[in-house]
Amino acid sequence: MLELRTGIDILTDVGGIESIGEAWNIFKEKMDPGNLAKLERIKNEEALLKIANAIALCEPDSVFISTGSKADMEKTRQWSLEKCEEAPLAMKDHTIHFDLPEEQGRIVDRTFYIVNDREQTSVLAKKIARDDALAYVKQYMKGIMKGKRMLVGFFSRGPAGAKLAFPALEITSSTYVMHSGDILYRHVYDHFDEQLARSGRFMTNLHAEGPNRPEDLPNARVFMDRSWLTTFSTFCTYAGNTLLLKKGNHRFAVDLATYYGGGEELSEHMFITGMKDDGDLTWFAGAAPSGCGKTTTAMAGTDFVGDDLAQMWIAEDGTLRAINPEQGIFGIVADVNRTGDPHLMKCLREEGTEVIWSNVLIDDRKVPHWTGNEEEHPEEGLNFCGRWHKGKKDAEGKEIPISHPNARCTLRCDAIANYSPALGAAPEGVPIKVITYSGRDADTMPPVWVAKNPDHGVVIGASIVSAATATEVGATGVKRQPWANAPFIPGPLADYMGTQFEFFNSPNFSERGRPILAGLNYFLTHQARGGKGPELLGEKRDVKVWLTWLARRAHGRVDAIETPIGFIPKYEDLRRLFSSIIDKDYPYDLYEKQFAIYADKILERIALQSEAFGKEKDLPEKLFRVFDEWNTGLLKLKESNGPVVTPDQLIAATV
Ligand code: SPV
Ligand code: MN
Repeated sequence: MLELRTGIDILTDVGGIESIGEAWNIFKEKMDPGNLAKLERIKNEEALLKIANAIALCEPDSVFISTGSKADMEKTRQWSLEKCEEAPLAMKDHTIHFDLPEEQGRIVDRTFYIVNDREQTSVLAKKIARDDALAYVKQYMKGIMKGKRMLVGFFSRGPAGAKLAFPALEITSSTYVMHSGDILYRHVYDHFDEQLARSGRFMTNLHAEGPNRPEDLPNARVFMDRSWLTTFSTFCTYAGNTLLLKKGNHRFAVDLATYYGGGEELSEHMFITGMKDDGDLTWFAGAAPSGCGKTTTAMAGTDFVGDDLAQMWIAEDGTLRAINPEQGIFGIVADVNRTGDPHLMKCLREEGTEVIWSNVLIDDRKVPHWTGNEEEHPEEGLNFCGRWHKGKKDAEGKEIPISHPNARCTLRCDAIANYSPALGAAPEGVPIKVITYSGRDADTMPPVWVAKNPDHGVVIGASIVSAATATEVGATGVKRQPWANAPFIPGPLADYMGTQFEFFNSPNFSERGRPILAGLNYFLTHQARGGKGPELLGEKRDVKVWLTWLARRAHGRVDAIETPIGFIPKYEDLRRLFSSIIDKDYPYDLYEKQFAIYADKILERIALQSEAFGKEKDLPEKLFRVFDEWNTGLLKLKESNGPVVTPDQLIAATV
């Protein structure tokens, strides 16, 4: 259940401005004539009231309205340099921003959904009662922008006019946050009212970094008010906590798709990319938890559209359409290098692209450096914990890496050579033919396998796991990561899962429009397959082969081997693709290591998943039915072939 427009609208309540007349009074008080004139173009009273109440609450000295014009964006960037939220780098249009050492990722322990009494939330989410959130906002946000300038931007999450594009306001005292918004999202100031009238809803995001001191961090909060589609973010700067156009509004989009999408809409933590092969352009959307290769997969495409989020729906023509709500990437830079990411490296190392770096090392010549870039590293410089030298240890005696594992680069997609600008901006979206689910799985699943039917595909998504990554502060161990979207699912998992089953089984897909669903895993290690060491069996460039094989499979152009968990590629097909696409030998013994079915491992994994899901309430029966089918098949296979079943044995078993 999601109760829209129910309960106190905290922003309005605390701001206290209820009429448009009062709103204009406060605008006149805080804005110079130029900014006032800009705001006059916006007619929607609800949006104007949100802005007025944000001003009344935060009490900035002045307010800047960004129209998204070049001049306005340049002003924001200049202010950011003047305020030292960013510093210039040697490369033209490159800047560096540092977050506090204690805030290098999403502060999940301080992130809450604001809920009404009767509303259920996901067991994986933290929630706060509306009254408690109201009390926090009153205590900590009143006057939080005194002495500062507030910046207001009018954005669209997605190409204007797209079915699932939502207009959104970003209101912040941070020039870094607005500068990031300028790069990552589309301004629609010129036609904000029109977009709002079309979509019927908009989202509001209010952020204030406050004094930005480590001692304020315990009081930092990220609140998402589900009922009023409004976010509040305080005392923090990391974009995942502050630029809530991104994950804050993604959470609302998940809610809207689940509760108002009629089983025909999804909002996913997925890249969108296209692969040209044999004269066809096949579109993929794929989920992966943060830090598990989502950007890499997106970049492997010939026509990339997005690396983080996808708004998807079933179109009238029976195809699955997807748009990227963003227009830029906020990508992890660790392990980005010329070998694996030539297009991205060009933007990062050659002039011509506007880039905001965060939490990398800056050397004395003002050049950024990061882990895994395959370049010489300097001995010292400035990084996320201040002055750094090689071998420097933290308080616990652990060596501090040159860059934080969650260090990022922010840039527009259209700077990247394989971006597809026309299709990326198309309101009709791109027709997705392949859905992939991947995690960071060192020892169980093969590199690629295709679900036998939509139900199996949904359960592959439900079963994503990953080793902990650096995007969440304090995360350790191996985690279950349903659809890689769990951190962003506000309501009970059962509701979200129900929508997944409904969507992928929809009778409204045409025969050609219905996507195939697949699992992907780049993280199998030598030691998990009878060899030594934690090194990976595969490498980044192999991704192109996996995607191309999936494209061919989606078009019925390659045969496959049936296993209890789905279809896996045949050796000859892969060998040919390895050779023609990335000019690489693909020995049979590597294939065997990658695609043998490790039945005991998979059975263990299924047991772990069934047990964990068994604790949740009201989950669709189908989930457990699919686990049972996999179990039965694997046990039978194991009985006749032992616990490790090679592809040849699988072929023999199915004939
Ligand atoms: C992720 O962690 O999934 C990201 C970055 O894409 S953040 O903005 O922190 O969510
Ligand atoms: Mn993400």
